[in-house]
Amino acid sequence: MLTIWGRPTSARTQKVLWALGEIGIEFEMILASGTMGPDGSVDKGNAPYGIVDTLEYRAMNPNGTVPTVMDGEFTLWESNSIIQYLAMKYAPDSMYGSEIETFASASRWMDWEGNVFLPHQHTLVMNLVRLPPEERNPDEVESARQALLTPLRIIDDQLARTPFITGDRFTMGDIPIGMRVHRWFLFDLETPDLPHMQRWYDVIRQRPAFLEYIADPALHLSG
Ligand SMILES: N[C@@H](CCC(=O)N[C@@H](CS)C(=O)NCC(=O)O)C(=O)O
Repeated sequence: MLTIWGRPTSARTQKVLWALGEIGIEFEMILASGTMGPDGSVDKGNAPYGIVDTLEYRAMNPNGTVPTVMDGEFTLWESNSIIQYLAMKYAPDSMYGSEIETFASASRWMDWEGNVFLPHQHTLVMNLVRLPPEERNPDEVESARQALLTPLRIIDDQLARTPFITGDRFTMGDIPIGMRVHRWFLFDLETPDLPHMQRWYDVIRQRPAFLEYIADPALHLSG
């Protein structure tokens, strides 16, 4: 059985859980983290789940981050690479239509999620959720909100042209973008009208694996 080390409040872990759910792979999850534990963030004085600093874990993932997966003898870290591995190995049809071009297109959106969207959303997570209230900075929230308006419009423009992020069908590319857009709405910040993104969000949030691993606001707003 596949094993995943991670924590339910980790955006990167959530993406992999969503992919596992979409594909229908059985797995065991081991709670692991250096920054969060059952009661919340170490920034607020709570104990972490741990494991990530052990020699055994570092041998699998030298970064000491989550998620990491072990599938038989094979271990892998980097959330979007894990999703691509799972898609290629177990579900090329449902995750990218078994087409190299669709795989590449989805993979491009996955890179973009990490390079363009995530850094500003990380600022929001820290300043709206994780940091103790006295360390939060409203100016950083506002500049991150404004910085995200351009990527949000890029998503909306794409979804004006295609029903899903890479074309006519749901692919692995919808997973990272879907998780980020869900967080965006949960933070309840001032948002321009983005009707195509909203239409797509209303569709993907009905998917059973989204409902199981992503939907719950507590997974994104507590820490
Ligand atoms: N690029 C890596 C980043 C991994 C990462 O930074 N994960 C965060 C959680 S989202 C982490 O490990 N935080 C520290 C911890 O929980 O110990 C990936 O996508 O897997």
